[in-house]
Amino acid sequence: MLTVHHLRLSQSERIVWLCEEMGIDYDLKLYNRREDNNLAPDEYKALHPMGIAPVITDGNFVLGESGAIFDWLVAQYGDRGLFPAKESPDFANHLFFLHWANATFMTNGMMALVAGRMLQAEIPPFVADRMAKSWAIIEQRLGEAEYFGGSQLTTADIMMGFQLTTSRAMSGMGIDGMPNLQAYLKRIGERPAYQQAMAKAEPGMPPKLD
Ligand SMILES: N[C@@H](CCC(=O)N[C@@H](CS)C(=O)NCC(=O)O)C(=O)O
Repeated sequence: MLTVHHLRLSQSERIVWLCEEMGIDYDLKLYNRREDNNLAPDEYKALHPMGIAPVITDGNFVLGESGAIFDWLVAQYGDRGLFPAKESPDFANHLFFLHWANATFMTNGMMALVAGRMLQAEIPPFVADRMAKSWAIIEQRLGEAEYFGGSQLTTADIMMGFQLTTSRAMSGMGIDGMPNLQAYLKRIGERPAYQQAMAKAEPGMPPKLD
């Protein structure tokens, strides 16, 4: 049986949400972060040589890294309407946001987190510039289309979701000046699969959608 190992308040919530949108049968195992350093506990670190979330297992099979897990799940179970065909006008935008989410948007967020909150240093201007551009791109895209990958929810939305929601719950970042993002998060919050995923992944914590 496929097992999704979810480290609380982490990017592995993406995998729970993806499984719920795809309607896959899976076991979910929850792990709390360590109290002393907020990292994954030893039990989680033992799952995969990299020791970070997400990880999935199935018998002796182990796979880490959000993008690899997305690709693996789509290859095993089919895209279930979450991946536009290459003929679709949404194909390129879907690919852009699917990959940009982790490769650029998340990376910039991490650099800002390390500088600002961990080192209590000034965020380097090039990081601040990338972050400002990133949030502007998000607001613009959601003014053009209902979802990042076009008129329907795609894997791009699921890859983007953590940084727009749970990550903001931790950073305290507001989105008052972003009406398109606010409307989008309301749509996401109305999805039964998202509600189900978050109730399982973060029991007792309302999703951060405002
Ligand atoms: N690019 C990786 C990033 C994984 C990552 O940084 N995970 C963080 C949680 S958001 C983690 O496991 N932190 C706990 C630790 O490092 O022990 C992915 O998407 O899989």
